[in-house]
Amino acid sequence: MNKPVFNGERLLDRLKRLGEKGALHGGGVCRLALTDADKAGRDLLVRWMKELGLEVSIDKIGNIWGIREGIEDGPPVMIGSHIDSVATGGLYDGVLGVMAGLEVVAALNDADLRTQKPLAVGAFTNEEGARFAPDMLGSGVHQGALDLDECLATVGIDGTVLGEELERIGYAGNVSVKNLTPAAFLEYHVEQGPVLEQEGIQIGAVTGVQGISWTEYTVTGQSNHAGTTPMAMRHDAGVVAARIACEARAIADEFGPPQVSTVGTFELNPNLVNVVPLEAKLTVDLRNTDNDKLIAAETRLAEAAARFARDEGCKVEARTLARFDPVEFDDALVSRIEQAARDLGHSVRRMPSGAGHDAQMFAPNCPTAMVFVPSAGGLSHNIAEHTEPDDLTAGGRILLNVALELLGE
Ligand code: HGY
Ligand code: MN
Ligand code: MN
Repeated sequence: MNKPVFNGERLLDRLKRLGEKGALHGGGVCRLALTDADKAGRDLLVRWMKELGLEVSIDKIGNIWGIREGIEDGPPVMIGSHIDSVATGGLYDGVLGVMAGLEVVAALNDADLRTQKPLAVGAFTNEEGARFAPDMLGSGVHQGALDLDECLATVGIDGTVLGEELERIGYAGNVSVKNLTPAAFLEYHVEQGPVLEQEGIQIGAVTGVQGISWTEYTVTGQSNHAGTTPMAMRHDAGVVAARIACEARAIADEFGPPQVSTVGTFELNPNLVNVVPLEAKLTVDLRNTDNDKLIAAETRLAEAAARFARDEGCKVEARTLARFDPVEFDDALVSRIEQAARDLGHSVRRMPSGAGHDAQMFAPNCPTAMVFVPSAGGLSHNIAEHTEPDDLTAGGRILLNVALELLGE
């Protein structure tokens, strides 16, 4: 029996070919969840899974996974991530973890190696949450953290209904959710931040994921004439929204790292140059590794929003789009990743993840951990997202070696 070898060339080829689905002119991808581009990526993934001899399953929220049988039956070791993207995504976010999972299968096939445990490779629906909130939706339903029917009824930013889009693209599967707890879960992902590159370290052994809080604020004022309305008579929804956005930034500045805040969407209605805005909608993304601090940030922002609205004679409503507590990964599995990196001669450090990941939904239910590789310039959710081929292969080799230990080769 020869030892399985992770083939970096084959990985790069799959990344390139999947990146053609939803490709943007000038680079990057737009493969928003359950769009035709996502369907095209899903179709290619299922084809590859079948070519690799995997038994493909699709569940009721559209998660896809392929199983490679082991000598034993029982829970598989699972390697998973996502292939949906944000609207200005890169080639690696999510896709790397799924394609590397396929490469682990291909390496096992080439070596004609039957592992003790089965191996599953998973691609989870709507990890990004950019079209349908929250993020990590498919893996959350798969692991019972989110409710299937509520998620199927979710209305997207474009007014579509998630369950209808799932039917439309032909991925409303019939496999029940909450019925597969893996023996262990591994996710391989680009860091999407600057830490590894700035420290000149090649591998991240990820210790957990920070808490995530998404809130949509809707401010209602009174539309009026921009020229004739005295300032004292205005109920300007736009000004209240702008003050909420500035408060979100002030919270991050005053709390200091690792607190972050982002106002990613900001809409005015009627959005005309000479009309005092009637309505304003904005979203605020707050994150912190410390849940108490995250709650303090949320509370301060909510109080400030109410004050700003009151001062302007406006109404403000808040809607929670996502709320996930910080998650710790399995320490023993993190150590395996560290050791596998050292055994291959790579520099490695433990670190939390700033981004949310499907892995965080598995962490409460089975030993779970992640492998990171550096992101050039710390860029992600940006069409210029890039990771060096040597780093992509290095992380893949670590994934393979840790998976082999867990599979009981
Ligand atoms: O929002 C996130 O952190 C992830 O990209 N869904
Ligand atoms: Mn991702
Ligand atoms: Mn992402």
